[in-house]
Amino acid sequence: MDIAALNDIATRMVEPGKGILAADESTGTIGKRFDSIGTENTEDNRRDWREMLFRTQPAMENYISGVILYDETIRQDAKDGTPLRKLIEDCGAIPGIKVDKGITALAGRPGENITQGLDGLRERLAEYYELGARFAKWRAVIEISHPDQYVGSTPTRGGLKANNHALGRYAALCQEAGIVPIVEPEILMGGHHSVERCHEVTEKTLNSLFTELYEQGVALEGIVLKPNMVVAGKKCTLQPSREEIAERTIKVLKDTVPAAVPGIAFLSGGQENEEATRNLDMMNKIGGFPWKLTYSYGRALQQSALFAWKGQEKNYDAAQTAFNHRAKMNGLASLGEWSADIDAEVDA
Ligand code: 5MM
Repeated sequence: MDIAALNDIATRMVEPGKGILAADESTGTIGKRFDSIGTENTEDNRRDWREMLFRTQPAMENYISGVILYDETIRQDAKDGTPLRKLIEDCGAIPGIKVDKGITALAGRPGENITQGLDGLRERLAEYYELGARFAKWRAVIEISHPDQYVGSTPTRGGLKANNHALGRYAALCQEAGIVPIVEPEILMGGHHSVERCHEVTEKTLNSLFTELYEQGVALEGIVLKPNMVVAGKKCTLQPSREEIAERTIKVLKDTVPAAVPGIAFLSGGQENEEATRNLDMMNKIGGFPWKLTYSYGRALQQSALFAWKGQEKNYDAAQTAFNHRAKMNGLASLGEWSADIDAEVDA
């Protein structure tokens, strides 16, 4: 394993002022996004949408360090025949690939899921390397049960262990292939749980994750962590302030993530666009931590562009304007230089 080479890639992925575009929606998930704008989920539409994003300037050159692709996209060509991954490389960004195969119910642990995709992963990683991927992503999905549920509450220690074990095996295989693993244990924010409960579960999850990474020989210099922020469930009546979210998230990360990790790139997890930007910005304004803190957003980078595009060619420029704006705002947030006033200004 060439740790220096892995560290070089990971460091580029979290370069100050830039972050990662998560465009790795599986066919089913992109279908849900397209439903919201009344667009058919065809291969051509998926290509047009993603080609538009990857051709957006200056967003791609200035604010995007890497793009997480889906299997179909890493093999797909733009309308003029240029491979989509080449559009990304030409902007100086790194192509990456989602390698997990989604979640299924975890046997013996009702209410919990496990991520699939380890079988044959060594061979798939070798192929993705040939196709140009220099980083990968695997997402574990962790759900916090309703606060009133005492019996059978989730996540359980066993459920966390199973998911983190899989993340460790995936990460070790990636590094063996010369690919930087993005390690993503996502605690869903859809529930009724409090911010305190999210804090507790995030701490347990990350503690267990770094034990697994250690036990499976993963070089921490060559990973990027993609966690949730510490927030209350969307249905919780008591919502924390941005200061509390930032302070709790930094505290949990400091308590659990070794300083050898070059960077942490958050998922947005269903936060509103501006909310995801301001929470990241607040953490970087507070500062005082050993890793870079940036974004690996899917929805919070794409949503306004998607609504501007509506699946129609005539809206191409409007969609690129929207993507440019969100990318720039998140780029500023990764430096702690964002403000609501700047966000309110409409780019030309
Ligand atoms: C882009 O969505 C990814 C998952 O897609 P599937 O559920 O179809 O596999 C997801 O892993 C995403 O990369 C992260 O959750 C970050 O995206 P958000 O939208 O939460 O920032």
